[in-house]
Amino acid sequence: MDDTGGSDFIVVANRLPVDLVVGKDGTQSWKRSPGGLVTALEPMLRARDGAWVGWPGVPDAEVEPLERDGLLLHPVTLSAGEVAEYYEGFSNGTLWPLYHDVVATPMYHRHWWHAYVRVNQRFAEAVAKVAAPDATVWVQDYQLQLVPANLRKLRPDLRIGFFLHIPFPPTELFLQLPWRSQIVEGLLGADLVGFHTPGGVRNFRWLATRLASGRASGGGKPGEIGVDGRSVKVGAFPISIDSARLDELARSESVRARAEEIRHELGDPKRIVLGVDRLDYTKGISARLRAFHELLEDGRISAEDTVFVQLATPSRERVEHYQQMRDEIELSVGRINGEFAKVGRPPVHYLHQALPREELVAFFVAADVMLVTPLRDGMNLVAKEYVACRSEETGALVLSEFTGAAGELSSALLINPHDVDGMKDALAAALSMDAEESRRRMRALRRQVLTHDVDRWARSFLDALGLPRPGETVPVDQDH
Ligand code: ADQ
Repeated sequence: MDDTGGSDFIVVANRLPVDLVVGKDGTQSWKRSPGGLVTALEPMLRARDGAWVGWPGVPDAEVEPLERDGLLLHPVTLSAGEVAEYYEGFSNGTLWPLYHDVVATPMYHRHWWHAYVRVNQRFAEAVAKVAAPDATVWVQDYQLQLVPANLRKLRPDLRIGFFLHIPFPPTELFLQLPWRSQIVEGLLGADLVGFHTPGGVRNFRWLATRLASGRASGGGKPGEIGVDGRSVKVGAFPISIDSARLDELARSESVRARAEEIRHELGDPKRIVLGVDRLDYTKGISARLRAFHELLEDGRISAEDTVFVQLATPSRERVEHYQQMRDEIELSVGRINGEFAKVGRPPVHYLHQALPREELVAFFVAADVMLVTPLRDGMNLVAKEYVACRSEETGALVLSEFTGAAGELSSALLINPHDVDGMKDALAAALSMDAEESRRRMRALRRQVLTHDVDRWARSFLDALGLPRPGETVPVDQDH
């Protein structure tokens, strides 16, 4: 906070790090939403008296700014109509499927777009009001792609970074979007635009130089795009997890004991296969169930000694695509169990629930094989979490090559989730992998995950943006 009362470092995201809970009697309270981003950014925000601008998760909530654990929170109000059109509509019905290689058909509705424009402007105005002179602002994700340019118009003094948590799509797909130029221009309002992978950087650079009304050129320094005499840095910053904390939790006695108990509750099978996802059509849950089903049918695995546990967090339940997908998955689970279960011994255990952190970690510790099979995923933190929890260097990770994580976790068994036979072979190989190979692969995976944690991710982004570290005065210059 500076002497004008504004904040020097501001994170702006669709959601605040806490959710507003409105009781039946109208009383308001706050519940912490335990996202990885909050964990990663909290120490940095605290060290700089930072602020967070975001929606409190409930429509029509008029809430005053509040302080929580030393962090200033500025709620942005969205009406129920805006939640439907800007969030469920344009963000999750248009951008989400478009950016995930159109694995579901994106819907292009002008009224959704208009709501997106309106809400992005509101977020920009909220930030402009609370930012100190020359403050640094870090805008997060696909819901807020117009904020960088809107904010630059209102406050040209600010240093603005933008990070996209989902893939930036291939150029031909992005060109479907009727508002493609506006989105690219919105992003070019930032000083630094970050993606998970070099592929995202390439797609964006190509599109930016062609779509931004002839104002952008990619001919300058590598990693920079020139716009109106300014230079916009573009780089790949693969996000990660709090690896050390997870490693420690996975080694704790209570988690070890719970992992044993889980194995026992599952009937002491020889092998446990695990899937952990938000219930989303991009995650390839149907494809992995099909591979498991066919392996049982082919007799290559037996329901006597192999169980598959699928943990799925409920997600976007009001969006139609998600309702259909949930029905399909639950039908498949029912079919497999109908054909292969014995009383009290189903081969597939499916929990449509968000689990507490410790319980989830116990599942990672219990699982012999982790199946991560997205059709497309920006990064996929679950793959990294599994690796961080395998301190004994056992277990096997089967990982889709269409996740950002595959770029770093090359010692996993990489699969193409569209290739059912390939996925079956990889799962069978993972289930019969000898201890030596398993150790060799897991050791390499752990080396990567433990040395590249979320703190390093945030620092490398903020260094590239030129934000001095606390106690430092000269910006660190890093070439990304
Ligand atoms: P998501 O699509 O949500 O994130 P992911 O990166 O896998 O995907 O993160 C999911 C998180 O939710 C993980 O931390 C996981 O442990 C947790 N989780 C999942 N199921 C759970 C359950 N049943 N109970 C409890 N916790 C559960 C988006 C992008 C990703 C990108 C991240 C971060 O889609 O590609 O990696 O943002 O940038």
